[in-house]
Amino acid sequence: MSDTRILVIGACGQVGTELVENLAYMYGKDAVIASDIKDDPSFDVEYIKLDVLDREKVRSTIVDNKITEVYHLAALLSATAEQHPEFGWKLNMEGLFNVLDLAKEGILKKIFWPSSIAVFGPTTPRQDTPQRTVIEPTTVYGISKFAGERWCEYYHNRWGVDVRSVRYPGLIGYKSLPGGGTTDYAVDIFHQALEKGSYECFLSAETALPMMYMSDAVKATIDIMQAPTEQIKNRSSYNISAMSFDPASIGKEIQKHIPDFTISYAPDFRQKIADNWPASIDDTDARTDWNWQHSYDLPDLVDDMLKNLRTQKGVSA
Ligand code: AKB
Repeated sequence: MSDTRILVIGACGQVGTELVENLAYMYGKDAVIASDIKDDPSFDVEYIKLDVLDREKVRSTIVDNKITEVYHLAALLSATAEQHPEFGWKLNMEGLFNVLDLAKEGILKKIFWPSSIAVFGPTTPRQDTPQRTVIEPTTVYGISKFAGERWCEYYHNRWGVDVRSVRYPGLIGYKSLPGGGTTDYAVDIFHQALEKGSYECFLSAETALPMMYMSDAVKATIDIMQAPTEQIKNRSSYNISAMSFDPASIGKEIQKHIPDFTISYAPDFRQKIADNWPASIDDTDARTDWNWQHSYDLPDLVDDMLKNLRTQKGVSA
């Protein structure tokens, strides 16, 4: 039996909900604890109410439960952080330090912390954005993720902290709703398509962004954590990619299943954020170093999302 004991921080978010399920399946329910700031979420594993900014409680939770690995997902995403810049910076940075410092002390063995395509900015090449390139983020979220990447590498180089990270693209899943991101339209569109038959998009028709199905994102997260140490050659954060599409293309794909579906466009402040992000990502390093591979492309994703959401909402095809 493995002696791995896992704490997922920010477990109620879009990634956390599915990640906890997968980790519980792989390591056993008793090996996984979910935590977040919510009062009573329903998880199949033990749940602890925990604010990642409460440094002492983070420490005691990890020590008391003999946690060996933390998946630290708590963050304010791009759109929300623009509305609350000071809190976005505080949560995204202090939360990370609270976890990194425990690994530095030798209390924790391994950390997963996600970065994002938001680290890139207007001076970055937009197509096939390379792993190493100009990085000048223009949002609080992007700045915090880029700073976090540098700190992860620093903690690894200076104190040997085993921290692993990927730059998530926009993530799409049916098990929970996203909160506060610029790529959230690509989840919302499915709910509105099934509930109303129409969707008003807050990005323009031709705004292409890198995207990924949630099961692939969870797979990347677990794969990088399970990879042998010598395969992890990058201790800041790896580009990972699956597909790239714009609102018009996903709208067309949905119309193949719901012919009467209509999409209209009313770009808001999130358009400016999206305009400064890559359209597509080069993830050769992740594929070479730890064999990253995605499974879902756009048609598979749309098919699976609609199938599952129809069942969830009790809507017939
Ligand atoms: C967001 O839109 O803020 C996130 C991200 C790309 O990190 N989904």
